[in-house]
Amino acid sequence: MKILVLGADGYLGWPLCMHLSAQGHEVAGIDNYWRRNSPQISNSRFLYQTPLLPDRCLAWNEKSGKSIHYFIGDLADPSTLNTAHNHFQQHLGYGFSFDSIVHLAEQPSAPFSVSSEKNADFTLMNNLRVTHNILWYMKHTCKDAQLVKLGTMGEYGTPNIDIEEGWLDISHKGRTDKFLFPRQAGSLYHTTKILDTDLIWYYTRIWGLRVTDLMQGPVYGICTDESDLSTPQLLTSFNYDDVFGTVVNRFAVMAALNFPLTIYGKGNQTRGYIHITDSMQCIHASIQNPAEQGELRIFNQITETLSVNEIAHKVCQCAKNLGMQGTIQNIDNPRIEKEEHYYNPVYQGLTQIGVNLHSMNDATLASMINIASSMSQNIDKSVFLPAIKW
Ligand code: USQ
Repeated sequence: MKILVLGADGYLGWPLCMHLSAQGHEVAGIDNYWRRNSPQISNSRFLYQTPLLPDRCLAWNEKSGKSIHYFIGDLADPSTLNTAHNHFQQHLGYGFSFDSIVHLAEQPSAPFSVSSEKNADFTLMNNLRVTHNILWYMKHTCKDAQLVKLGTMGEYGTPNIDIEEGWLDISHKGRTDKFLFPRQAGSLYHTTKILDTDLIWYYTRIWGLRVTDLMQGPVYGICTDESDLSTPQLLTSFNYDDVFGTVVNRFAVMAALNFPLTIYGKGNQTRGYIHITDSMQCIHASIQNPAEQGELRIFNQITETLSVNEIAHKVCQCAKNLGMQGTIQNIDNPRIEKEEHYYNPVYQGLTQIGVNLHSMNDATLASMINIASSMSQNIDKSVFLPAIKW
């Protein structure tokens, strides 16, 4: 298949480009380097530097013999997709169209989205405009293609009922209909994902698009099937700060430095987690088993549900096994979120299309801690404690 990955330079985008290329697909990627440049506008930190997209593609070509085509541009500009399309014609042939588009090109940080009015405005405008531009590009150039959109479990919030996979049958005054599962997000970033869903569902209804929305939980991990320490130039970018670092990744880096893991509040906040290799697998399976025309298919993309306390316990135990201290600290929660709540999402759809999910295990956590430990000279402890408050 010909697959376009939007946000191709990011934490998920780059390993996804390699994964799809390794599976024999023809992959093209677009990115504007916003995440790469984010340390200049937020207090974020990468564990190590990564090569620019052209150099990443070159390194992948040297390792695999396969090509990933790239274009650098801002997808919030309505002309970018057309310009990129003309550029990709050189490689994919005149008159080509994509079979699948994977949309990962959004500002993904909840703390960043609430850090100032300017950053809130950027998050809102960027995420909605990018999504809207993609939908119009599909209408004009590849209406039969499938859009695989990265949603988030955070769209649902933490309701006091089971979370279905995107849809809910509702009976009201003797009549029944199917609606999007109620959404109630905990940050502006998560709210933009809800607004995306509404935009996508509207255009799916009127244009008959095919869409899969992957409601993903926080992702963790460094190495993937295509990249490990033996090919450092292919590693994904990895944040451990309070703005772009997700909780498991942050805890692994803190543990490596014998810094007490920062549990926000009581630590009973429960989410659905997934390792980066499983995330790649889920996206690939969704591409290979597309939604029907006119269908907005929604999967809850998680492997298991865990509380922050359970994660901290697992990471501490691993750190202790490695001869490190493995301690925790409960700090004031910088976020407005429930610290005690019911959480029971359904997540069977992806396994039904053949995905084999893996739980968080000691070997994975130990490898993350060891990698962070080997790069301890790069780590800036000042970004461990949260600076952004809701
Ligand atoms: N947390 C701590 N200590 C920390 C960092 C986080 O206790 O040092 C807690 C948070 O309070 C929260 C949980 O860990 O209860 C998860 O936080 P997170 O920072 O790992 O994840 P979140 O901000 O929710 O966002 C991340 C990604 C986002 C994605 C989302 C999926 O940044 O792009 O959409 O995970 S979900 O959480 O299901 O909405």
